[in-house]
Amino acid sequence: MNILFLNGPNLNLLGQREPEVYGRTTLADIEAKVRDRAKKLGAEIDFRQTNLEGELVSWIQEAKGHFDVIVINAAAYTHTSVALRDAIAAVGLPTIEIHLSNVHAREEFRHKSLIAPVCRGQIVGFGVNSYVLAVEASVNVIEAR
Ligand code: CA2
Repeated sequence: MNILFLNGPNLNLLGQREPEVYGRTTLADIEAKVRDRAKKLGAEIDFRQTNLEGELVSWIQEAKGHFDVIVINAAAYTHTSVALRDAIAAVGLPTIEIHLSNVHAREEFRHKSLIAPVCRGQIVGFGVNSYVLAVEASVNVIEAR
């Protein structure tokens, strides 16, 4: 079981800026929690972050044949990127959309996800645990194939 975790713009700042909004946990801390859960469930993890939309698109395209599931926190690109949506649809790998915050309880522009219609499901609003739950959901998706 190979799971690709993708993180979009500004998530590299987690734990370093705006702790009142996004908490004090860093992306490295999150990766450690994800790896811990994945190890217990017998899954391999690749965990990446980029601020570049095109890099996310390339990583999604290249995932075919190497990964069973993609988990993506596309951050702000969630709400803007037709390119990401097209890449997810084109590749056809089961993709799980995740967010730390409950985007539906925030500004209206965060209520719309352009990638949601081409994803298997969403996990939002559980903070760091959204990532850990995504490991569980991924294993579930793989085992149900
Ligand atoms: O809740 C989430 O996981 C989001 O994907 C986070 C994005 C936001 O644009 C989405 O609407 C919801 C923002 C990530 C930016 O992270 C920062 C971390 C520290 C300081 C500033 C930004």
